[in-house]
Amino acid sequence: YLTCIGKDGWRWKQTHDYDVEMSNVIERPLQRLVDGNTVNDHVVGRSFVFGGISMTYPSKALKKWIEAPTVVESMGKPGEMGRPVRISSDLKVPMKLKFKENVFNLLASDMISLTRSLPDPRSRCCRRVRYPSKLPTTSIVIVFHNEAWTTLLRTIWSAINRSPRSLLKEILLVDDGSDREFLGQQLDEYVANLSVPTIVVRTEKRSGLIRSRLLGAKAASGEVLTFLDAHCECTEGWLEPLLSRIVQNRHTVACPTIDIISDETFEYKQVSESTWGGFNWRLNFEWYKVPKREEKRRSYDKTAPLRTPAMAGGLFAIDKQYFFEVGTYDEGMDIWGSENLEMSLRIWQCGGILEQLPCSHVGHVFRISTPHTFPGGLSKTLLRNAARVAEVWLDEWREFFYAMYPDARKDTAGDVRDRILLRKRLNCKNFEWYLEHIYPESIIPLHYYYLGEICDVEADTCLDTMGRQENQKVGISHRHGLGGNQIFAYTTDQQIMFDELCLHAARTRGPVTLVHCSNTENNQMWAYDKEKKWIRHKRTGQCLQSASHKDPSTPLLRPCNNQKRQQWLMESKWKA
Ligand code: LR7
Ligand code: MN
Repeated sequence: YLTCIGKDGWRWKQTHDYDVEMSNVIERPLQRLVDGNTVNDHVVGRSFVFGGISMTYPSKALKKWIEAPTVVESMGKPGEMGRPVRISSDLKVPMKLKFKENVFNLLASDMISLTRSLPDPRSRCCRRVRYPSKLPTTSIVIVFHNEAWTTLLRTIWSAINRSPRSLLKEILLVDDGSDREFLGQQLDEYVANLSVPTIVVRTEKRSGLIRSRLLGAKAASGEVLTFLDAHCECTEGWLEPLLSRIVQNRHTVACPTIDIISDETFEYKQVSESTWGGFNWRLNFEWYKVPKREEKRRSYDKTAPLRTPAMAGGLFAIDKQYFFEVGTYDEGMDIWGSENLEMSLRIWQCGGILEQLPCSHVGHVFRISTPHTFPGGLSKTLLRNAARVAEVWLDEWREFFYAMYPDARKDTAGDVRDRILLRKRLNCKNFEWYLEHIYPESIIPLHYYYLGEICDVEADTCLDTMGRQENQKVGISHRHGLGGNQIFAYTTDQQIMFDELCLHAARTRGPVTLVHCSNTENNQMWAYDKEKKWIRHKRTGQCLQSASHKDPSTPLLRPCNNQKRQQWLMESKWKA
C-alpha cells in the first residue's frame, strides 16, 4: 500500500481496494485545520471521492490516483476515519464530569480534530449515481441551545468541507438563549473567518427549537433550507442527493440517512439503510424496518429514495418557498418534541412527499437523555406538543393517543384553531388517507372495531397490561376507568392490540401473553362473539376467561362455556 506525506503535514494513505468515483468538475476549496491554523487548499479541477474525503488532483495525475485510492488523516489525532476515541483510565474522572454538561463524552469530542476524516458510508451503487449539474443553493440552518464548542464547530466544518462550495449560500446559526460564554462573541468572531458566509442569529430569550428554526428560515437567502442539529457530521456527497430531489419536485422534503455518532466514543457508526421513521400510539417517533411493500415500490433499487412515513426531525432539506407555503412549523409548540411528526403528517397530508435518501449520510450524536431544561416542565411540554399533533392531524385516531395519556384532553393542546384553518386552507387529506396510502404498516390500525377497555360482565375487572413488557403475561385488574394500560384495540384483522403488543396464546390452556403484533401470526387472532360475548382464540378455539380465585391477576384460556367469567364487553365504542 502506498503511503506518502503531504506538504501540509497530512498523511495520505491507501487503506482500501475499493473503486474510486470521479464526481463532476467542480470548484472545491478545502479548508483544514493544521495545528490550529486554517489551511486553504483551493484547487479547481476534477475532484473525486474516496474514503470519505474529496480531493482534487490535476487531471494528468488522475488516472494514476484512480488506481490508488487514498484517505487523508489528520496526523496523530484520535477519532480519525470515524474511529472510536479511547480515554485512558487516569482521565475517567474528568470524563464523567464533562459528560454531564451535554450528556455526551465531551472530553472525547474535544480530542478530535474539528475537520476529522470519516469513512465514506455510501454504497458502491450510491457512489456511482450522478446528480444534475445545476442544483439550487442552500442555506444551512443550525439551531442550538448550550451546544458544546467542538461538536458545533465540527458540524460546521464537515458541512463546509464536504459540500460543493457553489451550493452553499450561507450557514445560519441560531443561538436559542444559550448562557455559555463561548457561544457569544467568541463564536461570532470565529465564524466571521470561515470561507462560507456564516452568521449567528440570536433569539431574545429561550424559544425552543421550533421557533428558533423559524427565525433561521426567515433570515435565509438560499433557495433551499437545510436543517441540521448542532452535533452532526456530514459525510462525502451528503448534499447533492438532497438538493437533486428538490429540483425534481419542489414539494419534496428530503432527509439524509442518519448514522450514529456514539455518545460514548464518538465513533462513526453506519446504520442500516433499510430503516425508516414511524410512530406509535404515544406519538413517539421510532425507527422501523422498511417493509417489503416499499422495497417493491422502489423496485429493490438500494439507491432509490424511501418514502418514509415520518422523519426524525433535525436533518432535512426543503425548498424555502415551499416551507412557507406549507405552513412552516406550529409555533404553538414549545422547546422540543413532536414538531417532526407535525411536519411529517402535514407534508404527506397536504400534497408533499417526504423522502429519506440512502445515498446521503449524516452522522448525529444520539444521546440517552436530554440535556435541556424545559421551562414549562418536561412532561407537560412534551404532552402538549404531541396533543397538538393529535388534535390537528389525527382525526378520530387521536383517541389512540388519548388512550395512552388519560390525563391529556382537548385543552392540553391549547389553541389549535390556526393550524386547523391551515389544514383547511391547504385542502389537506385526512389521516385515513395517510394510513391507507402512506403508512399501512402503522401500529395505529386503519380498520378497527373497538377501542377501549375490555372488562368482564361479572366482576367488572378489565384486561390490563400492568405496564408489562413483551413476552410477559397480560394481567387483569379492577376497572379504574382511566384508560392507559386498560385500553385495547380490537382490529378488523382480529388482533387485540395495545400499542405494538398483541394478545398472544401459543398453547391451549394459555398463558395469554403480550407479544409484538404480527399479521402472519395466527396465535394472535381472536374472534369476538357479539351474542355470547366470548373472546375466542381462533387457533385453539378456547375462550378468554377472567381470573380465577387462585390467581386473581391473570386471565385464563379455557374451553368456552356460558359462565359470566367468559363474557366480555366490547360494545360501547364499537366501530366498523
Ligand atoms: O430549546 C431548545 N432549543 C434548541 O435550539 C432545545 C433544543 N435546541 C436545539 C439543540 O441544541 C439541537 O441542536 O435543537 C436541536 C435538537 O435538539 P436535541 O439534539 O437535543 O434533540 P434530539 O436529537 O434528541 O431530537 C430529535 O427530535 C427533536 C424533536 O423535537 C428534533 O426534531 C431534533 O432535531 C431531532 N434530532 C434528529 O432528528 C437527529 C436524529 C435523532 C433521532 C431520532
Ligand atoms: Mn440532536
